[in-house]
Amino acid sequence: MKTICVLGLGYVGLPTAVMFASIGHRVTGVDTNHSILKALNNGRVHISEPGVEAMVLTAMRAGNLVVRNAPCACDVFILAVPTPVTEERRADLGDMCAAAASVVPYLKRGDLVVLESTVPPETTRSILAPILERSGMKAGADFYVAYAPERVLPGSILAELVGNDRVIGGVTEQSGLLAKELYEGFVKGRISVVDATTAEMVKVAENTFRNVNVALANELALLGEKIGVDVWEVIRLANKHPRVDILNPGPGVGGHCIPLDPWFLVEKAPEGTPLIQTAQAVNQLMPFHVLELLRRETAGVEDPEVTIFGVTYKGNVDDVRESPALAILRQVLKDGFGVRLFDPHVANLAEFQAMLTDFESAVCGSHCILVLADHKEFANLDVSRVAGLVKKKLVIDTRNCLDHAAWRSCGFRIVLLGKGDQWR
Ligand code: SAJ
Repeated sequence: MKTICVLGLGYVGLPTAVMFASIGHRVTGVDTNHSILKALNNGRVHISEPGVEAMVLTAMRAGNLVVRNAPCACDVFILAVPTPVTEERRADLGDMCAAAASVVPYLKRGDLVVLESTVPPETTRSILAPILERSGMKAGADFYVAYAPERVLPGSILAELVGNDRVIGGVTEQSGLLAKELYEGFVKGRISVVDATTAEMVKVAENTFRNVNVALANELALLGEKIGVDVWEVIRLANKHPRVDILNPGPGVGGHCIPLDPWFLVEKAPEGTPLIQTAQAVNQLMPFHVLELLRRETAGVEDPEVTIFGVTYKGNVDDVRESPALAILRQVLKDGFGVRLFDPHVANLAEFQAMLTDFESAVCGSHCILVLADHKEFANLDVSRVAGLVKKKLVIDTRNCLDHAAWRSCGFRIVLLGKGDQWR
């Protein structure tokens, strides 16, 4: 059993903390957000991730998890804090540096410090380790430092924390092996041990691969509309090739990872990353393209009303960070549309709260239903309940997630992102 301090109780830190607590370690969860700590101490969890709340309650009742706003002396310190991107598209490592500095007073010989946050390659060795060496000790010799990135999908985080293979990198081989031994306590996937910089590069490469792949799908979608094919059919059939796996087009790339992490590689070599920068430009084009579709399909309509299905960055999550749907929503409002939102996964939406409503209310009087997130609930909506409520029977589906036959049977015209007029 070890004492473990997890700094940052977000989508990655909190599940990681409860996972270590569940196997008998004594875990101290640290976060600077007092409302998060208050909620946790009242048995409520601020992230909607299946299974986490139950594990938090069990761990707290067992005394294996306490939460507080500052670290304490422990054997292991895990940093899982946000690493956003600045306006200049450079990694903002402020939270990581602050978390590392807060650990220094408690660091003792033989301790292990693990960074989980996604960072530009060379961060662990050139920024984190020197901060920790303010303790007067040598990283990799007197104490150990490793990089252990997450690769978990929101909605399945706990299962993936256990089942997925993992890469871990140390500032020394011993550091990496010690971190591997720690994570083997719950990771059933294969853990590969490399150096810290290689592990950092692996993580950013994974998310950059997804970003570039989605950009290809988006570019194929724009081509599909232009040359009159259904890109979804094209991708479905192309992926039957045993070595082809093209992802899906959409209204843009959101979330706090996939659109941001590629900038960590651009930062290292602005002149040497033309493909990554072009992919970012293609993905950033998609919200504007969706707006063009909406304006084209509602041209000439007096006082247009649009209903947005899904404001989150993708389907079946409650997260709106970097959501392209919000960018589209803001522009649609500027264009003078009336807007109502239907998103069964979102309860609070700050300045747009008043627009959030239920299915029927959201489509009542609508000139266009614009689908921007592929929530599972949208696949089998009872169209007959709303067919008579809309002013115009029009759907623009940017996720290909509605039952188009059901909507067409109630008289709706479906405009599908990436599908040109095949019989023009
Ligand atoms: N997207 C498409 N088409 C696709 C796939 C994704 O347009 O075919 C869009 C989504 O709509 C979304 C964005 O890309 O806007 C990113 O979605 P994603 O599913 O590719 O990835 P995320 O953002 O959910 O990435 C998460 C991250 N982990 C956490 O947030 C805890 C990331 O670090 C993980 O590597 C990733 O899951 C994963 O899949 O493992």
